[in-house]
Formats: sequence, C-alpha cells, structure tokens
Amino acid sequence: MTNRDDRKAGSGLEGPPTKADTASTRRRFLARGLLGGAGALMVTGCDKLADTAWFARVLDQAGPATESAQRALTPTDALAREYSPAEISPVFRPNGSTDPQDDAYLALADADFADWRLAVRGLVETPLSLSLADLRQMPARTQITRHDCVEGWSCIGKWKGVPLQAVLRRAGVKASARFVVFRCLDTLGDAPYYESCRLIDAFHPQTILAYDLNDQPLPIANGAPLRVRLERKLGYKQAKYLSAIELVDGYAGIAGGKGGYWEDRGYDWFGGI
Ligand SMILES: Nc1nc2c(c(=O)[nH]1)N[C@H]1C(S)=C(S)[C@@H](COP(=O)(O)O)O[C@H]1N2
Ligand SMILES: [Mo]
Repeated sequence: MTNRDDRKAGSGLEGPPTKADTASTRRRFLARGLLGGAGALMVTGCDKLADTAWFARVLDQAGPATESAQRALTPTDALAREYSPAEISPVFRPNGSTDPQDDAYLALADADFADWRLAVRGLVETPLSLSLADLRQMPARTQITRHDCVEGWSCIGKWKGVPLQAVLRRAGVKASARFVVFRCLDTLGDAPYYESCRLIDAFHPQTILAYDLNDQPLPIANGAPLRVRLERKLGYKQAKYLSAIELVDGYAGIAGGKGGYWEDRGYDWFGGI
C-alpha cells in the first residue's frame, strides 16, 4: 500500500471530492495521457467489432468537454500500467462495503456462492444467467494493476477474470445500448451500490469481471464472488458484489440519475486516471 501526497488522507467513508482532488486528477491526466477512443478499440484487435451496428456509436459517444479532452490525449497510451509480482501489496486494503449484511447476499455467501448468478440483461440479444463455473470456463485474463482510491491510498493487486467484452459478445449488445450498468448486492448506508461506464470502457482489453485476487478466490471484503476492474478508472468505479450487468441507453432514470452510487453523491462520473 502506498500513500500519495496529492490526495486527502483516508477518513473511513468516502466524502465528496475536494477541489484539490479534481485538480490533481487533471494534472495526472495531462502527465500520463489518456486513451483515445479509436485507440482503445484498436487494441482489442476486433475486426468484428467494426462490423457491428453500434461501432460508430461507440466512437461517437461524445461526453462532457473534460471527458472528450481526456480521451483525446495520447491515444497510444491505451493500457493502464501493469506491475510485476514483486510489487503486489501485501494486503489489498478493503474499502466501502467490506461485509455486506443484506439478506440475499448473506444467503449466497452461506452457500459459498453456489447459487449466485450474474444476470446479463437489458439491451442484449440474449439475456444470460451465468454461474461462477460458467465464468471460470470462459477465456481469462490476469493483470497486476494499481487501484487508486480518492481517499488517498493505492494498492497493487493481481486480478484474474473474464474480459467483460467476452460476456458482452456472448449476450450480443443491441444497437441502442450505450452504457453498461453494474448492479451490486450490497447496500451502503441507505442505498444499493451501483456503477456504470460507456461501451468503449466496457470493451477495453483490461476491463475484466474478476473472480480471483492474488491467486485466491476474491475475498468477501474485496467483492466476492465477482467485481469489475476498470483499470483506467478510480476506485469507486470498481463495483464489487456484482449481481447483474445491464445494457441501457441512458442512466438518468436509475437511482439518483448520475450513473453511480458516489456519482449520485457528487463524484465525477468519468472517474478516469
Ligand atoms: N459494491 C460496492 N462496490 C464498491 C464499493 C462499495 O462500497 N460497494 N466501494 C468502492 C470504493 S470507493 C473503492 S476504493 C473500492 C474498494 O475496493 P476494495 O475493497 O477491493 O479495496 O471498491 C469500490 N466498489
Ligand atoms: Mo474509493
């Protein structure tokens, strides 16, 4: 675990980002560069993607000015940095919900998640219901990356999971879909946790649905049985305790309408690093 001096020290629950947070995020965007829209799709190496009806829409998803500017910087820097095994943090610090007490979650955990399923629904050709065994049988990707929480700490961990794009291809994304919503099993404070991202981020090669952390099944504290890793994004985008992936054409009608639990409480939706 490393402390970074450009962030507020941790204080338990995440509070709204400060001006300093936003400024330092911006500086790091400029320092490290961000992926360009086309570049991200190139590295997926997907000719097939170009044939799909929604390919143009993925490239065409202009967001707010800051997001567009961030995405336009140094398109060659498409991947998040990956680290060596020696750099893995001894303990991957858990944060936010770490032991969900929701009845449905407790029942699933009691049975070691044998009855857990990931629903893939919404704007898809074929809705899916996938068990952990189903997911483990799909192609896997392993990556050692750094997780940055806006509270001011970072951890390096080794994640193994199925690329989200493999799941999305299996379900078949409809032309009208623009965002992926991640539904979670935990209630944080008074509301269920959820998150969302654009299709371009969902199809990023390092975006995986992770079931292992540091060569062990994902612990409950870190999101068992399945969480998403969006390696170009801040900690709060890394939804844990997944129950469903929903393809939607907009998220204004979901919960507070801002696309995520912390976004509904003031955080930036893009959340890039
Ligand atoms: N379902 C769910 N996902 C979540 C959270 C949460 O409280 N519930 N917290 C977020 C925040 S703020 C961070 S920093 C990371 C923490 O992941 P970790 O517990 O593996 O460190 O999970 C994110 N995903
Ligand atoms: Mo966080």
